[in-house]
Amino acid sequence: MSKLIGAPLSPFVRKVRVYLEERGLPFESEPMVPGSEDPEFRKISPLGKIPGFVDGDFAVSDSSVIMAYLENKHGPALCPTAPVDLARALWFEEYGDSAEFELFIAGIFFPQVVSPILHGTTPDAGAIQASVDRLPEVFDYLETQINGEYLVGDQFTLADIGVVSPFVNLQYAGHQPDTARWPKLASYVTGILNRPSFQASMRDEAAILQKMKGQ
Ligand SMILES: N[C@@H](CCC(=O)N[C@@H](CS)C(=O)NCC(=O)O)C(=O)O
Repeated sequence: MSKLIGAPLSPFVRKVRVYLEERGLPFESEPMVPGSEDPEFRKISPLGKIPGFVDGDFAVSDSSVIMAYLENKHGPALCPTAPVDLARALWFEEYGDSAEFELFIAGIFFPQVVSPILHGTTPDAGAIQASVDRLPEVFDYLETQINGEYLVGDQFTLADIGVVSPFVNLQYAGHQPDTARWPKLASYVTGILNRPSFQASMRDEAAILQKMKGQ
């Protein structure tokens, strides 16, 4: 059985988990903190980033690389093949990994939720608010890109995994797009989060968050 290595609250680890769940591919999870110096982990992820992934004798890291590997190994399912659709799906995945990650996770979720618990830091309310104030930049852009249930074509793709995964962390920090101002985005995010794949991950994450808060 394959092994997904990393902290389930990471949006990148969640991406791979959701991919595996969507395809019904069996896996086991191994918790690992980001940046861990564990030598076995570093062999799999030389940059120290999560997720890592082990499949028999093969091991690799990086959520995008892992999903590309699985897509090739098990046959295309969540990555469109038509050139324009493929380009759009990869772009949206990149957008989630970069613009959304920087704002939602690095700017809000980590300093507000994780760092105070794990490192005992006092959140810098001003810096966090500066990131919250910039949320409309991302929401406005996505609102222009959504025309229905899915981002690309008429099926669930990597684009939906990549764009919606960071919204889970944003939700944990108490923010989501206002339904009146961003109606398409709000309804789209809710629809994707209701999928069993995301729900399964979020159930496990809720238990972890609860445990962290109780520490
Ligand atoms: N491009 C990587 C990014 C992964 C990443 O940045 N993960 C963060 C946790 S959310 C991490 O491990 N950071 C630790 C570090 O940068 O040392 C991917 O898609 O998997």
